[in-house]
Amino acid sequence: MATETIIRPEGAAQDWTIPQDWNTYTRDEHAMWDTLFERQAQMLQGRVVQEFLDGLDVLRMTRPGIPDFAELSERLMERTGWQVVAVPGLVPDRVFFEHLANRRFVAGRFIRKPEQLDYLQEPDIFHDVFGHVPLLANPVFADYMQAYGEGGLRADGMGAIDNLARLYWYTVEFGLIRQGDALKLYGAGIVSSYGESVFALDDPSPNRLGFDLKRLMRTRYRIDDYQQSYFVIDSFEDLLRQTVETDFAPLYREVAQEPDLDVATILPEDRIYTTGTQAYAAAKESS
Ligand code: HBI
Ligand code: FE
Repeated sequence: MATETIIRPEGAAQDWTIPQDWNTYTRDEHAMWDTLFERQAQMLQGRVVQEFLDGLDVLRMTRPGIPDFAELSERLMERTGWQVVAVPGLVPDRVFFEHLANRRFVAGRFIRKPEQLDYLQEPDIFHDVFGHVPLLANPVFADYMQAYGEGGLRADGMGAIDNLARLYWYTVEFGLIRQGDALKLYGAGIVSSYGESVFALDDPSPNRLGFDLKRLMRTRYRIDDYQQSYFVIDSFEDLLRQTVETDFAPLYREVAQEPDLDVATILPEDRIYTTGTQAYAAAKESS
């Protein structure tokens, strides 16, 4: 995703952060958070990776409702040295990477309206905080996020941001993980969505394929609906190890020589967990 052209709003600092102004949230906004939190925390039992459930208590603040980033950052800082800072919305890639490389996670401060309970395009505070923060309380995943930020700053200099962004998309946002014989959820885009939390694990439509760094950096993704392929990692340790041990420069050059892969493609060399029927996407297409 190229975000170079967005303009820094008035009131945002050089690094694009803004005050969260926790005191200005309304009762309805806090109630919306509580509704979403309870619904999602319940449905994720047995579906989400254990490390996410372990991290969920970092979000159980002293006051109910939307977390105060100052208190949240204090709790997160104790565990893994991460902080959460408020931003107006999407920030430019470099700004985003710079924050991650310094163990700061940027989050929107607004929360969805009641009519957007199940669907919204732009990430809100529920996606950013409920979806992303629990795993930032896990030391291995916390290191992976920092490594991604550092990798992003380097990729920027090599014209490879679009390829690296796919790694983020198919891991941090829409990743699945194998635990024993079962697949579990860990991607923030999935776990903050009621519908996709069911779809990604149980629906026969999408492909579920083994994680492969280079393959994934060639794979397009869709931002308008459920994914047509999910990639399954073996462990967070393995994901972190591959990310820090790989020399990305030659990999980017190889990727640039090969065609992009479509969202539903399966290659002969893929490790297949599920060959999707793609019925869901096909039905949408023809409607
Ligand atoms: N800005 N606020 C915000 N949140 C993101 O997740 C985000 C962003 N800017 C750029 C970006 N993500 C991605 O496109 C990078 O991974 C390239
Ligand atoms: Fe996200």
